[in-house]
Amino acid sequence: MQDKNNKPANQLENAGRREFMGKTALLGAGAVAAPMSAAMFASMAKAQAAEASNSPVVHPGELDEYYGFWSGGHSGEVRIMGLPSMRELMRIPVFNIDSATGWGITNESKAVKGESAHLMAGDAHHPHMSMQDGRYDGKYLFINDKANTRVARIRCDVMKTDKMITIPNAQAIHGLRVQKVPYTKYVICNGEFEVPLNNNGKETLEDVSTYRSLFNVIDAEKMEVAFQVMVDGNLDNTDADYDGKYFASTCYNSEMGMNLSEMITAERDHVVIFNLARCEAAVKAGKFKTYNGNKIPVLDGRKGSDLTRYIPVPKSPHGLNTSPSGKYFVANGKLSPTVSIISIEKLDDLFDDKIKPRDAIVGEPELGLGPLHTAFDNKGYAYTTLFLDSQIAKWNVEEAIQAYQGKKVNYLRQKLDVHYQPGHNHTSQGETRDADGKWLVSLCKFSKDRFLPVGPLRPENDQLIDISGDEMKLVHDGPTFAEPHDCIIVHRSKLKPKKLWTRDDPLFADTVAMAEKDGVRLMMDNKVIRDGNKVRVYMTSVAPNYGMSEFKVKLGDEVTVVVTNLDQVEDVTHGFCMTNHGVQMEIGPQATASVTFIADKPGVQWYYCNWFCHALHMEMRGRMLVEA
Ligand code: K7E
Ligand code: CUA
Repeated sequence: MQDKNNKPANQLENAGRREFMGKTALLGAGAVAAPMSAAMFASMAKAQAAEASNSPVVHPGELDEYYGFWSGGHSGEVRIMGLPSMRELMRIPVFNIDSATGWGITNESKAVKGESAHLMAGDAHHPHMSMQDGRYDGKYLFINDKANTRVARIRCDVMKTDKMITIPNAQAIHGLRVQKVPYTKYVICNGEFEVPLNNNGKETLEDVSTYRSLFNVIDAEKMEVAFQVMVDGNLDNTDADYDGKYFASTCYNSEMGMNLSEMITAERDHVVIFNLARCEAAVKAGKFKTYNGNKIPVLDGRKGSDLTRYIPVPKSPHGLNTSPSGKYFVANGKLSPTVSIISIEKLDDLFDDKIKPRDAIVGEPELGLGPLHTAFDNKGYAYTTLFLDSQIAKWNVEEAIQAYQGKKVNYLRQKLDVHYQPGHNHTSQGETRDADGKWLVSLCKFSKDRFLPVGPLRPENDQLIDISGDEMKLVHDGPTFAEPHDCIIVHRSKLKPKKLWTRDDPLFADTVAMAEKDGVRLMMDNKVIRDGNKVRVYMTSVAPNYGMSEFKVKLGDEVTVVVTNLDQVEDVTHGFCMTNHGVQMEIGPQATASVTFIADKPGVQWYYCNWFCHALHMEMRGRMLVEA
């Protein structure tokens, strides 16, 4: 809570509080006729002051105002944070395998992972929530896996991954956002790496002119690729407008270079603008091709196509962010000290060929070295991470536009040191119409000297910055494990997570159907069903007991254990672990979960509950008797 260049957070808070109380006292003296008791006055002023001073202090037992959804980078997961406390509230395993919950081990999670269930790793970058009319709707969170070209969906009512798809034809899904308006019909994401369209190893491998990157448009409800658009150059980050008309993506390799020096030769790369209505019409009219033996419509959006426009911007741009006013796309220059402001209002004219691509640029403010991502508040300010300078630049968007028109204005307001090398940043609700200008998080890639040394591998540093005043103030250092790439900050009023599972949840519907076929009533029965060398063991759990304290199988049987947690008590999660079999899982209250393994060890094998549930949690165990 303390920083070299800033006062400790509690001092900041107290300073704000004193100031506010002073003003309130003056106001109160003039405006309130009836006398107020000193105690009444003090407690009222204190409550107001805490709110007004945007205090980062969340006392024990108090709840945070915001949920943060953090990507876990190459940990492959998503983390739920509380803001402003920066407490980690939960982890949602997605592309990783999770020992605690059994994600990637249970039958239900393997079914969600589908064709990629065998993959153990992932690289989760960009978590973004579904929207209605440009505001979070609290329904889904979507996230990409750059490592394995996947996109997953998390259901925010239970905070579990419920869909996962591998994107055909493309390679390495990177930038991902959602359609904001009128609602999230589509999830959009970029295939970053260029590959031959029919990437089957039979056609040319070396001829780079046949390589393409694809822009991917996914039906958010069905979680299927609706269509893809091939482009010139590659694709990095992306965002959507607030009109439901355009998507924009940055390209850092317009050169189609295959090594570093080739990729950074051009002074300008570009932003591709996609025209949604024209793309949908082209799909309807059958103006597409298919590749790799699948049926996904691939549109040709290369230069000259009426589906896209290419706006040149300097140099190897990275982040692409839409201002919450809905007026601008901002492309962050990375190798250029500038960001490029694209007027969304001008895009109609651009697609009608009434203006040239560069005419859509209305500002190109110089901010510092290595601009990567930009976030926004509700007062017309933008906050850009400067990777090389280890700073965040606060700048005024309209003044940057005036400066581009030749007016003498200083659009730069402040540069704040962050520690160190920030990648993404994000403001509270800043990618929606509800941007509220209270908090900014800077996800710093390096922490160096900020924490106790923990060996050569260091944590990253997620810093919380108060942006409610004229000046940005650093109020918290948060060490995190590899590697939050990106985050969003969602007001708690947007989310209503369930406290218990409901029995009709689709996440375990297949297991319920299997039990029905076996004639097992999951909420009542404890039963072993033998089906050749397959054995299905159905048991209930109520703290501190499994419904079955022993069952018998033969060596080599394929055993499926199905546990239904009858507890209806909030927070009473049970586990199931079969000792020495590498098998464990979570069974939430009122949920059913199952796991399949081979009984490959003879003799007595104990199973036990590994989620602490009761004073007699240690006694919650039973025996699998394996006959040789
Ligand atoms: Cu590293 Cu959004 Cu994948 Cu920028 S991305 S830093
Ligand atoms: Cu059930 Cu611990």
